Amino acid sequence: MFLPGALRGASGRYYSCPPLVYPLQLDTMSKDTFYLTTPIYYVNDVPHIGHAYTTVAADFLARYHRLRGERVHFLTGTDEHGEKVALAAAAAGLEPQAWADHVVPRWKEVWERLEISYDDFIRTTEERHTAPVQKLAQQLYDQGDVYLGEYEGPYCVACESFYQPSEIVDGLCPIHETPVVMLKEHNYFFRLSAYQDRLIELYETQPDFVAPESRRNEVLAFVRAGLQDLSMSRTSFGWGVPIPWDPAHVMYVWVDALQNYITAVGFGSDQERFERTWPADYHIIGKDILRQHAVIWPALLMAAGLPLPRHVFAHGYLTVGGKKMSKTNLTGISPHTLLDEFGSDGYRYHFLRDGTFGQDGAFSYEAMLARYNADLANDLGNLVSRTLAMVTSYFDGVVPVPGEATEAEVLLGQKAAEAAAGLDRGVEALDPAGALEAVMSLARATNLYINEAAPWKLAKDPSPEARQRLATVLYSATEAIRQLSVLFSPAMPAASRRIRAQLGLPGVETRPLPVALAWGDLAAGTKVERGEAVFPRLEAQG
Ligand code: ME8
Repeated sequence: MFLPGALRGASGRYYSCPPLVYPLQLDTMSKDTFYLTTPIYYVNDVPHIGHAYTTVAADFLARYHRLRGERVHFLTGTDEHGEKVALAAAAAGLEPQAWADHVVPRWKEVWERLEISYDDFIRTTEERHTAPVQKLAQQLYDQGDVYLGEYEGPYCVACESFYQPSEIVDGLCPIHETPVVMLKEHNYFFRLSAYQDRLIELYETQPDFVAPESRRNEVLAFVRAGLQDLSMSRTSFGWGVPIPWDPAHVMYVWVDALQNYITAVGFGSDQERFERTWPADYHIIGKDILRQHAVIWPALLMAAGLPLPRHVFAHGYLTVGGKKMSKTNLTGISPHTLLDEFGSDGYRYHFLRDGTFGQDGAFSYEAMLARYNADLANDLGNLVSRTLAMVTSYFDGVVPVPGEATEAEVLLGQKAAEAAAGLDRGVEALDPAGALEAVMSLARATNLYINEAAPWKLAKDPSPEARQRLATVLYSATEAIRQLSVLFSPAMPAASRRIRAQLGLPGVETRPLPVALAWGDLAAGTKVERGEAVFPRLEAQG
């Protein structure tokens, strides 16, 4: 049960609460779901690889947690209100809703090609979102958290954000480096400044609320410098959720958008579902929208008397020419181009494996190609094809019964256990690169194991001992590949299915970790099916 009452002061105003009464890590008794989210993306345009970067990383985490047998809810969606979307619609000669309806399938088709396993896709123009958003706004107004005032200052339409004049250099937005506009409007304001102390207390008592640590420090410094109240309505255009008590205003798009994380899981419509799912375990975002998620969002939730998300993780930018790749700056690369060449697995592997999640990284086609050929075509792909080729020629394609394990097999089993532990650690630390490196090291260790055991030599030796040893070596290599098919399934679901099909196994492992990783689980007698190369080598295009 949530305990909103515990958060209120006697006046009913949250900002008059004594400090520290507020339960920072309010845990709901009934939460039983690992809940993670991506940002909901603006539908002013189609996705580029920056958006896909966040979504692929979140999908990797979602799939991993499912593999652990957890109940997972993975949410993505689209942010459809606001000036930026209204302007894009007008430029296309369409009503905003018609424009959004036209663009949303373009997002969904990219997610489908990338094998994004979202459980729900929320659109902020849906009634299940707008109705509870209006209700909550009314609650904040009724309890005195919202007042009418006048806003005057810089605004960036590309980020849909208000800025302090001191943050604007040469009239340009610090994120998009495009001109800001000067707004002067009568707006409703949310008393964000009243939450300053409690926000600071949140970052201090729950240091991993914002990660990585550099982002936490940035947020802390920003809030310590003093918060302004937040303009939460606009009157100069009409594409948004109407403010219920004053429909001449539409809600500021961020205040509307952030609430997708609760409306999508039943806030205001299905309390039982809401309590099973909320709070989110992770909001995965880019660092461009850190303040909204680490300052505005927890303050709104505090005002609403709702539990706070457990972690906000802000990764870095994919850059082009040292700058954030963006639609606004026309540097966005379409995921389709890379998908055509690398397939979903090559695509996902590169973005998860290269660079450090949390830090900026320049996109490089050459690095992507090199990574694909070195890790996927050589290390993993060759391992699968050479092993299955040998099982086919030496044992008629049937996994042989292994003989007694020698030190080399014990060591290989240990390598598999280390790979699994490395995957766990990498996910825990939100370090997909480390997680995948740990798994790939099992593929490399298996290649070394095969090189040292030299099954092709054993196959030439007619003695029963050599035949038995050959069976042990090929069984063990095939078992290591089975383990790789499980360990790589969160990162490369399609490749995992392809490998498993060649091993004669069901496409998806349904038993959770660690059961699925019991060494020796592969049944001798299984018929393997040597198919096409799992990762054909690629040459640089044009
Ligand atoms: O901000 N590198 O939507 P948006 C890495 N609707 N990630 C990038 C990126 C880049 N170059 N460019 C975009 C919005 N992203 C709001 C969000 S949430 C309640 C509302 C990713 O379409 C990154 O995750 O501008 C960034 O935070 C997000 O796309 C911004 O997407």
